[in-house]
Amino acid sequence: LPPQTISGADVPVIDLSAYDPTGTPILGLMKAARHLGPVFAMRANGQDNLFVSGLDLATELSDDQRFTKNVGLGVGHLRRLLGDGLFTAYTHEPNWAKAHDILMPAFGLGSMRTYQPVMLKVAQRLVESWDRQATTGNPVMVADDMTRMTLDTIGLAGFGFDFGSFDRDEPHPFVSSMVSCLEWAMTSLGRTPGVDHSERDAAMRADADYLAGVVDEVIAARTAAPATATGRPQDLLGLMLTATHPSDGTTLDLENVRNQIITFLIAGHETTSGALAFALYYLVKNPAVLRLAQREVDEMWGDAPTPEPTFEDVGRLHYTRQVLNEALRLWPTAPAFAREARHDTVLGGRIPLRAGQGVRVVIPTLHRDPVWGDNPEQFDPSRFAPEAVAARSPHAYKPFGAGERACIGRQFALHEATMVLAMLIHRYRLIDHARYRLKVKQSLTLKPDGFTLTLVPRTPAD
Ligand code: MNH
Repeated sequence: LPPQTISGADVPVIDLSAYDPTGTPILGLMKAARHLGPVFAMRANGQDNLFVSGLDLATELSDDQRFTKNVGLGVGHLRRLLGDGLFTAYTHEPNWAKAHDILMPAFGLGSMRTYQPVMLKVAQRLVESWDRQATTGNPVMVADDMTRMTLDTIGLAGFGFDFGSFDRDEPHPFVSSMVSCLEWAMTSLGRTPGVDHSERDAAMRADADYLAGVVDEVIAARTAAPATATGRPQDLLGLMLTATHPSDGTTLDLENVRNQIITFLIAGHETTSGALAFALYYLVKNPAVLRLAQREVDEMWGDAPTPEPTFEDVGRLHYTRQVLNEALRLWPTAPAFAREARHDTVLGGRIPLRAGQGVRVVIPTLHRDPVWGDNPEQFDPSRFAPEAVAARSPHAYKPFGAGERACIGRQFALHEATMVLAMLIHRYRLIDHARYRLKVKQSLTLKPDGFTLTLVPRTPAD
């Protein structure tokens, strides 16, 4: 379509299918942004949806005074599954602030200390599994194993519930149902009005019912053995079921607790596993970076055959964390977030917006803005050295979204991922046996598709 006027400004309007022949919407959006610049609109179902990517516009949109989260397009479809859970709640909905206030204490850095033993236990399951594969020489499916690890971690650390993912050849059925629901939400974006989608919708309902069944199991397991009775500190589920809001003394209602549990089981693992998989991909493709990261873990743990990282160790793995930050720069695994104007306003001095109108940030393109230098495709964790971070606008990097609606679980994700990544590179030589070529798969979130490695135990000489 030729550029045309939308909402009173000259903004190019595209048909996404022209840019996205492969069913990977984010790649189409990145390509459109390369051709059309930092603002364009996508026409879908007779509506023009704005997409932006430049640092200036992302900075404006991050301002909570003027903008807040928009629950539309992909997130809007997810609301059918997740209701008023934290991720899909409207900011003005009382249950958003209530759950946010009740659950925030569980996500401070101090809380990570209480999750540390569980995170370590699950990381050791991954290591046992990879040790077996190293012995047989069989390749590991990287994204699948990272997903096993992160799902078991959020299940156990958040809810005292064990998915036992490493005891199964196939992913836990929770994962396949979840992925189907995410894909349903994503493909619903491209729906043509008037076409019958009832079969897909029914399949989605069946998957959603299955997920609800898992949630009821999680609640039943807790009711049978309350965490406080077992002497464990309050986890997410304990807070959800018993914590009262300081302002009115009420707890979360049961419907909301259900929505929160599914929300946290999904949001708490899907994106972290992708981040780890991309980090491993970039490490095998950048041996000099891998050597620096291995030097850091070797200085910490030496030749210890099976180090057990402490909470403090994880905080000192600075370079390993920079590797993850850089992987999330190139492939932010939740690749877009949506904002809306609180009142009628003008974006960038030229694009009039109505109150409530959605604007999406294409995060991978923001993360390749000229502020990142003239070789933004290069994987370079030194971009996240403290001096470099201090010299750059905080709005140039948004893998966790913006403002008060930003990710509540970022410390959780980075703590878990840093520890696991460090343990893996300390223990194995990672062999790119298939000379993998990156293929990004999107089911709302991003993963490297079909990425496999073979493993050889490291020796002191490595
Ligand atoms: Mn997480 C919101 C990315 C890990 C729980 N998360 C968001 C948003 C982004 C995001 C982006 C904002 C979305 C939007 O504006 O529409 N989250 C990530 C990434 C990782 C991640 C890239 C890992 C890497 N998230 C986690 C983990 C948990 C979690 C781990 C829980 C244990 N995230 C959430 C929740 C929200 C959220 C809950 C919604 C918060 C709110 O709106 O109040």
